[in-house]
Amino acid sequence: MPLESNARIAKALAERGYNAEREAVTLLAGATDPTAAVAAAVDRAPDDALRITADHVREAIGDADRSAASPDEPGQSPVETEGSIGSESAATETASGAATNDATDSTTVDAASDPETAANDGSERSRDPDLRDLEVGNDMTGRSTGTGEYADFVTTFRDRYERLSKILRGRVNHRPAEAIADMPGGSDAAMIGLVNDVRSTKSGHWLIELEDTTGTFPALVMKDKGLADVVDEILLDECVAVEGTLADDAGILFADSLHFPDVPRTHRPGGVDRHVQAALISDVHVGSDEFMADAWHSFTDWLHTPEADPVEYLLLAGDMVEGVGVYPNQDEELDIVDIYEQYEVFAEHLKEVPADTEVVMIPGNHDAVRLAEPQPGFDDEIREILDVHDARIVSNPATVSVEGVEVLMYHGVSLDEVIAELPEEKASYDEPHKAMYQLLKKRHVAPQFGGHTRVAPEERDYLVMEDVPDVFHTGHVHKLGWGKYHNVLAVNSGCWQAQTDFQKSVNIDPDAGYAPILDLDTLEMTVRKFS
Ligand code: D5M
Ligand code: FE
Ligand code: ZN
Repeated sequence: MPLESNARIAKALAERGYNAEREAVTLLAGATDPTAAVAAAVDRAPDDALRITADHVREAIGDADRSAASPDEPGQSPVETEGSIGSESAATETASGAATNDATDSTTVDAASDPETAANDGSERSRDPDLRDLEVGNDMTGRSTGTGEYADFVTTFRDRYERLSKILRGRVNHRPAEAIADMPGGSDAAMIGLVNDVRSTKSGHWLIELEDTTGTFPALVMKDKGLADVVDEILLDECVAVEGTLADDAGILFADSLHFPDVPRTHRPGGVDRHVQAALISDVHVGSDEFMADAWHSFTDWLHTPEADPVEYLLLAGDMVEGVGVYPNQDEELDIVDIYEQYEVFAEHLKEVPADTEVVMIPGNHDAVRLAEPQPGFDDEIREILDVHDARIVSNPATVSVEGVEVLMYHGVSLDEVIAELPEEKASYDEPHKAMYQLLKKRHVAPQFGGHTRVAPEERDYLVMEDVPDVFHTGHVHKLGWGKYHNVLAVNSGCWQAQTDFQKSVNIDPDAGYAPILDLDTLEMTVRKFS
């Protein structure tokens, strides 16, 4: 019983203006009279303190009470789900997204052998902020240079071409479009370019137009070349390489092979040498009628249990709030109509998370920042509202290095597009991680321009994945799914919002109330269900 009320204690302290250390909350929950203990702890804390520490609580409740407060009675564990299709629990309890993971793709931890379960003797905590190391790279907040002029788009695409063609240059002996046009007919040639156009011809071949900094050149992929599968994956504006033979009149390149920048199979992910975990979540949607407050409270309650002791990081991939005016008729499903109030309430919910948790967040398409990507982190007004946990508020996308594990966080709007454009087996809402594999292959989080995903012109294309991440974390499609692509763990993290009327009308069945928990030492995943 006491542990179940941890999140409520954290909330009670939050209402009095305090953020609380996890251990402090546990001690208070174990006090004979938690309500009195909370009052005493608040009394004890210095006026200028923002945080209630375990020491404040110890002073407040005294030695006698402290012994009663040992957190050795684990609260009820949430159901653990597994991504492996063969496992019994997967068949009965997983979200559909997780259940469809290939056995080889998914990695799970068996609760019985969970190292921290055994390690929790109830008193000493393994959480040591000094061991933590969190660095943010590629945050474009405050660095936006675009004025929206045509010239800015040219600069963005030049940068995209420069950095992605570099990855392909070692693999093909490419020539600029201009030079290829001057080569004798019949020569072998290769070109690297951004895809301007893909069309199927009357006779069932494909015509692909590529553009580089010198011009454009057409390539013809004949239907008998066995490349249909590759052509299926091509998106407009992405960077590819084509190798082949020039036609006799040198006007077109007959393609023999096509290459994406891709992630090398030799990629070796980093890992930490202590047992520490990160919860990867997104799409909280506070302010929506459908926000699942109970599931959220169970999650934050669980974060206060010994089992969650290793969870020292919380990564939030966007859509913190429901926002206003995001979709037509959205106001009919709003519980809170004021955007600032939505963030106030979200901040209250965030305070239930143990104070000594490192929190990183990026915005999504429901958040109060520009819609075009890259989206800068929140402005000062919202940062002030979210001033709990010293959360790092960074741009969408952003890369965070968590004790050396490189995590690429991206909200995921382009996933809708990848799913719409590609055949079902390559990308679908039921297997969102496969759509993520496509983005990894393209080394770009939102390749296609001018469609559903809005892209802002900047002097640099912040959406290019220059470095290969160890973990790719997205949300947005409200489906849970994870798997490994060339050793990169792709996780799409579900949501905390039950099905909306719109989603019902288009048959989106969200995976709501799940928290994927990532082991930073092994890069294995456990999914916990809180709904
Ligand atoms: O979107 C959650 C998912 O639902 C994402 O795949 C887009 C889709 N969605 C939700 N509402 C709409 C409307 N009105 N039009 C088109 N697509 C929609 P999120 O943006 O996280 O709510
Ligand atoms: Fe969302
Ligand atoms: Zn979204």
